Amino acid sequence: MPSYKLTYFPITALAEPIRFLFSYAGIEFVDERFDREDWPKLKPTMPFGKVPVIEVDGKKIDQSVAICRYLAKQGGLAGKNDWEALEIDSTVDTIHDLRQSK
Ligand SMILES: N[C@@H](CCC(=O)N[C@@H](CS)C(=O)NCC(=O)O)C(=O)O
Repeated sequence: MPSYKLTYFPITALAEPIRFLFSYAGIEFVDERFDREDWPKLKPTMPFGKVPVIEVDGKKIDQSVAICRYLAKQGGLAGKNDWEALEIDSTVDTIHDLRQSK
């Protein structure tokens, strides 16, 4: 099993679905919630200067939805076929539309 670390601000927001998926899939991970005053120092160490970022065996990757999709696959939640995967992706995009429209 690879080692996993999640780095984010000490809030729920974009990291919480990632935390839920780690827990659902039974994957142990380091839940690094850095202090806000440390962000200017950390930002240049992130792939595109944003978080959440996960590290898988030390390899860093960002983008919360892509990370969720990756973990959903590990936990058997990404659909049993292409149609189900499309329904799931469509629902995710609709949730993002709703978030942006408020
Ligand atoms: N599309 C990215 C958005 C990432 C993003 O905007 N992260 C914000 C926090 S929610 C951030 O890193 N803000 C600090 C900054 O831009 O300096 C994702 O879903 O992961």
